[in-house]
Amino acid sequence: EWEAIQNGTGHTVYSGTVDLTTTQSGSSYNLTDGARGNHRTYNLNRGTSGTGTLFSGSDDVWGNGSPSNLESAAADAHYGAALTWDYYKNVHGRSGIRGDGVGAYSRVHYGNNYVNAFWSDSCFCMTYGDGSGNANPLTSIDVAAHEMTHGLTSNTAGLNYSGESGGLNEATSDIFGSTVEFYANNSSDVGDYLIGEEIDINGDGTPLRYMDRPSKDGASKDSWYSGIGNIDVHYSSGPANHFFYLLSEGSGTKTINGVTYDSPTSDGLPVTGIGRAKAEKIWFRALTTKFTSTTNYAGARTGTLAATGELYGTDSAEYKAVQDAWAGINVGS
Ligand code: ASN
Ligand code: ZN
Ligand code: CA
Repeated sequence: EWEAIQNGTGHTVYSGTVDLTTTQSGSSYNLTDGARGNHRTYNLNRGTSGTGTLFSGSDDVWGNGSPSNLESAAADAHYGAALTWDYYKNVHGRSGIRGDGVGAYSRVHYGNNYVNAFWSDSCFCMTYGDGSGNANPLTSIDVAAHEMTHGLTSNTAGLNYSGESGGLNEATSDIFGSTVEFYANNSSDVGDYLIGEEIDINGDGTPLRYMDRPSKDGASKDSWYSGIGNIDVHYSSGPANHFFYLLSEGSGTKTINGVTYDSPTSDGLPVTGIGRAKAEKIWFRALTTKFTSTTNYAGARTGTLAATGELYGTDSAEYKAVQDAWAGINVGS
């Protein structure tokens, strides 16, 4: 049977109507992205095991925007994976999670009312629940990029998922979850320094996490302290998320895409941001060439400074900003 790469249309839950790269196989279409390592999107149909069935159909239009149509969340997941692929390829020159041009796969509709999403190294795949009442699938751009980035971290620094390295692992997923969302430039799901603002995980419309002031979620920490390695990695990520916000945008108040941020520093000294485009280069270079499985906050400071020195020089404004941003979350001085 002959196959061809096609340009399909997705009517997503969170990102409006988007282009999807699909495959035509004879007279049917399926969610295989032949332009991105054959990344595929599968339907678990509320089951919790196996691969499920590859989304396929007689036309190349996917979903209707409502979560009750099982193709809608599939369109989000397929789109999020494509964006994340394109981001790593076009911004960082990396082809796929392992850098080998091979795609992963996504499974949507995991379980019933399942309020989470996760990456698994063993299947080299991402899995998404449908959320409370199966009405809020966890398939927004930032969540998709967050989960896919866990795969990237596993295949580069390998940051252990506990202690301070676990917090840095989680922060890496939030950082690139945010940068991919900005990269998408989608008018329905605009870029921000919030994580999970689309999926209503708290039931009151508030995001899951805030990078400008992580403590706004009631559990994450704004700054490093001795012992932060003992808390949940989704909370010990806070200082590193905060570091990335400070380095990108600077301390104080700022409105971006309609969201107002107010980012404090632990030392009370101001930080001048260098812009997200430079900050993401620094974090990626540190992640892929400096961090190891046991990197802690002090090591992340050293690693990002080394990366910054290589990219911009040690006498640069960028180098000073990295120093200031770490000082702003109580790491080094
Ligand atoms: N969604 C969570 C995460 O990516 C799942 C987990 O806790 N492993 O961190
Ligand atoms: Zn995570
Ligand atoms: Ca977001």
